[in-house]
Amino acid sequence: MVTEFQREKYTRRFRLLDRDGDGAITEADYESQARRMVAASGSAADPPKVEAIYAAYRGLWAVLCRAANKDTDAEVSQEEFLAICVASADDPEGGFAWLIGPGVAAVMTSFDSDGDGRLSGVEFRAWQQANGIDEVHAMATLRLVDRDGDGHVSAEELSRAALEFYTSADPEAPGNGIFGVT
Ligand SMILES: [Ca+2]
Ligand SMILES: [Ca+2]
Ligand SMILES: [Ca+2]
Repeated sequence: MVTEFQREKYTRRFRLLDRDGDGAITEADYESQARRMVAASGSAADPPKVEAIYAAYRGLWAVLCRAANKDTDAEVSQEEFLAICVASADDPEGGFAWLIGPGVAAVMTSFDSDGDGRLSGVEFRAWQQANGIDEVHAMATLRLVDRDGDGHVSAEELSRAALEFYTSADPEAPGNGIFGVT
């Protein structure tokens, strides 16, 4: 069972993923997301990286479509997205592994510019800005999800934050804000 608070988070996530606001998540939304990530990470002049970012977000779309799309069209409706989130939340430890692993990898591919396996303050802020989050909120979120306080968000810390976003019923959980603040 999920709480009303969790349901609100899934609904908010759906609206962010439905970039063009037509009421369904499609490959076009992920293409648009990849485009934003390329721009925000300053990767436009690096063709192999641009290709890697597009490949990562296309891969994420494929993962979501396979998991959530229950009919024969090529789109994930809000109803389908909420259903897969609610089903995944039944297993708080591993239920969202299908989404979080590839999602964190896509963020790292896009924003870990120096390739050290973690997001510096500058790299994290660039990702947050790509999601439409201002600098003040981005830095507040960084402090919350940087569990070891080294000023960087490791892939592990990002996975933990994403897991909290998708599974925690606690309104104070640090990961709640990673995709934007309501
Ligand atoms: Ca859409
Ligand atoms: Ca880095
Ligand atoms: Ca850290």
